Amino acid sequence: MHVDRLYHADGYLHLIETLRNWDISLFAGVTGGGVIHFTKHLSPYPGNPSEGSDHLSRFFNVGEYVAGFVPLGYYLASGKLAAAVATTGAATKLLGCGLTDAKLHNIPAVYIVPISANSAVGFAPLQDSSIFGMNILRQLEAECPNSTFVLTGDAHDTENLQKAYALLVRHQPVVLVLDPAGLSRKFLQNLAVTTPLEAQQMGTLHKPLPLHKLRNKRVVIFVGSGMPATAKSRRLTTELARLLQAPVLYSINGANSVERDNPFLYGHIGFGGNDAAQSVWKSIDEKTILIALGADFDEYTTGVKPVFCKEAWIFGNDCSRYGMVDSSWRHWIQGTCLEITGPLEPLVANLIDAVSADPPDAVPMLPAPASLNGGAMAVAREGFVDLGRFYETIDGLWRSNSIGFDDICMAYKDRQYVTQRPNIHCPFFSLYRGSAMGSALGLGIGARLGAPEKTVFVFTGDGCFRLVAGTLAEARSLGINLFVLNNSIYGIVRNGLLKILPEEPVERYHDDLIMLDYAAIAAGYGWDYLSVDPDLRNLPDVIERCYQTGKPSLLIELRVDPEQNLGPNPRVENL
Ligand SMILES: Cc1ncc(C[n+]2csc(CCOP(=O)(O)OP(=O)(O)O)c2C)c(N)n1
Repeated sequence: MHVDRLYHADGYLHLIETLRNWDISLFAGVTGGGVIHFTKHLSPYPGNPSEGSDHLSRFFNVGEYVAGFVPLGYYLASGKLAAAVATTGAATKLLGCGLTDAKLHNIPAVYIVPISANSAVGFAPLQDSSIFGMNILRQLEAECPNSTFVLTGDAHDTENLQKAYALLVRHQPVVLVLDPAGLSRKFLQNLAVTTPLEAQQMGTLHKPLPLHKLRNKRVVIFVGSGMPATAKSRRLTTELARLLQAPVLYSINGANSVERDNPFLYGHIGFGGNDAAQSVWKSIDEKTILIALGADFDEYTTGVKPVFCKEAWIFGNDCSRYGMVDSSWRHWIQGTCLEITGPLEPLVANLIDAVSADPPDAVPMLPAPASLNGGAMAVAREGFVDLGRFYETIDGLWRSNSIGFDDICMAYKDRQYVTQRPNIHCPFFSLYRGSAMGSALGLGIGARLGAPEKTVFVFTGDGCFRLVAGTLAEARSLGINLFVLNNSIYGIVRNGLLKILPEEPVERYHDDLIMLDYAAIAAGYGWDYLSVDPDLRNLPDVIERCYQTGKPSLLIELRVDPEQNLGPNPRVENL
């Protein structure tokens, strides 16, 4: 608490102190009429990210669409919470795209938006958020029914904030809706600060598992993003796979919870999936037991229909993951379904102990082949950067303490197809469930703000770039490395439509993009600029520059072939 400000304390300051108590000190967004009395209590963000880690609550000024993704990148890079802030009207809607992905990917984040004053309802207030205008509270409650809280400056706030914190602990985003009339009241005394609840440990660790059922059955291990991305999780997964001699398949983000030298890694399934993994997945049958660890069941991973197997053992860390219905994964499984809920690492350690003590005689599989893809990869035409070679080369150039984000472009499909196994130096994430083009820049900004010691890489398409380019100025001194895959087209759309609408003339695909001058754009926004040579000769130098500290952010252009299509896109079968 800043004692000198106590006498000016209002509900807004109370809220900021409460969030501070939850270790939230970074707020990203844009000010405006409805939030000026909130943002006035925040210190500006300093030019250099490493100066931002002090005792102050800071405001990072960046356009709302990008700001909505900042807390997500912040959390993925640091494990810490952050908030996004916007005023009424369009601002709230722009911020909401990040909120959607926070919900769909179970990433805890705080969204702070105001509503019009009650006294103005019916009197056409600017950016009318009331039921006569955009009716924003109902919109937010429709998307986040149990996690939207109106703060009115009265006694209920404490209870609501306690509930909000409990949801954050369970990896859910929360929306704090500011009622200006109540919160601007002075709080000269009893400035109660909400203290965090302890993280709830749910479920039981010692439930006996019916190990005998594995006898003479094939076991397939499936790792999702619910499995912690820790060294311990990775080691446990390897140990389990070795003991059971079972193939390990993983989702796009679940790949961060397995280790490259696990000999049983068969690859990614679904979008950008590897051939070896896809063939194991397709062969799951009534003689297979599926062991899912922090499962990701969704269209891009497992498809839009139930998985047919003898039995699925689904280990999860809570009952509120996106994809569950009525707190259960049951509807995803056509077969017997056993759900075990609790802290995942102790649960998997228990399973390992049980299997070691009483080996179940499951049907063993061979370790995976060196290459997890079958046929030859598509190559780029002369004069373009070949993305297959590019992803392979760059995979050998990552240094420790890096983090990467793939935008909603060919990269979020092709990278994992080419690299096959995760790289310990550079975990990659993509928010593929909301698939909001342009999400990756906000994630990269959040990652730099949350973990300034990490080197951040963002891969975006020239279409995605258009949604966020205006915010490059605010990111110029963050030292972000932004790869723009320039193919002058909505490439993933083109490649999909060639299969979905082969009869239609390509001009009906509406996928052309005007070529931009990225060197000039970078210069205009105060970024450095490099381009990767088609023969990749300068790639080591480019990466060397990426790791230099104290430099402006770097835009790296790759001229890529719109016809080079690498990873599979199973979604085309659903359209
Ligand atoms: C905001 C938004 N608009 C539209 C889409 C549909 N969409 C998904 S990917 C894509 C094209 C991406 O193009 P680009 O960024 O150029 O990357 P490329 O596919 O060429 O690698 C489109 C239009 C979306 N996911 N999000």
